[in-house]
Amino acid sequence: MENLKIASDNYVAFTFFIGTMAMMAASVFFFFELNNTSKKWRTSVLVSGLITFIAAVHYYYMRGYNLSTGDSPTFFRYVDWILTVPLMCVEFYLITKKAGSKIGLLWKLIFASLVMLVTGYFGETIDRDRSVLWGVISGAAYFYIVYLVWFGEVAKLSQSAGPSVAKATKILGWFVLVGWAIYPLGYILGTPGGLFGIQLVADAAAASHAMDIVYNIADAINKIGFGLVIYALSRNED
Ligand SMILES: *C/C=C(C)/C=C/C=C(C)/C=C/C1=C(C)CCCC1(C)C
Repeated sequence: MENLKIASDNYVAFTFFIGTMAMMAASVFFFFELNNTSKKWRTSVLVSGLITFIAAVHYYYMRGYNLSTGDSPTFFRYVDWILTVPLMCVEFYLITKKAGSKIGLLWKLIFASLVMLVTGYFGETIDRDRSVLWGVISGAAYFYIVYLVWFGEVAKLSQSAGPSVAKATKILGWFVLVGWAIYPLGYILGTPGGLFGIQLVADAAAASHAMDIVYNIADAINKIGFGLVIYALSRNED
């Protein structure tokens, strides 16, 4: 690739670069640790590695795209999320499996995450003028996931799956409640509808830059952090 330089004040390009490297390093870690992970947890740790690996490939592309065009790689951002968020749902299903989680629960989580992401994509791209409406629909699907993890089936199953799973589910619940809530913040900063019509960043280019930086930070926290919680759980023997 051409030798494009990241200007020292280009925080968007910088966070894409750091994001790529962090996702790569996390993937190597999860994959190599599979060898000394007990059989019972191996699939869960493998899924952690797949999440960061898929993100690493997308970040590598997004980094180059952003550096050479200066634009926000919205399409591949959402392709990444549509692959990785359902895999996070798979993690909830896998860790509660020994307490009897059913495939129906997995589909519920996946369906809600797809509604959340597809409506968010509409608000960011083809129907930007109604970004508030799409954001609200997306938010409803998001709160349904929060509900399932905190009070619904995931929470109940985790209680009967032993103290380690219950504890890990609680921490993952915080990731979903607080870590995932960073994304709507990026959306509010970056879309013309803003916060119910109040546009926080008026300049279009600055708004899109703010959005990318917020999304990049959120991805690093949520993908790597989430994976590490699963990894820590795999080190507990019960
Ligand atoms: C690895 C990627 C993750 C965990 C992505 C998560 C994305 C979200 C939780 C996005 C949520 C959104 C809303 C709740 C409303 C506005 C539109 C979205 C898609 C940014």
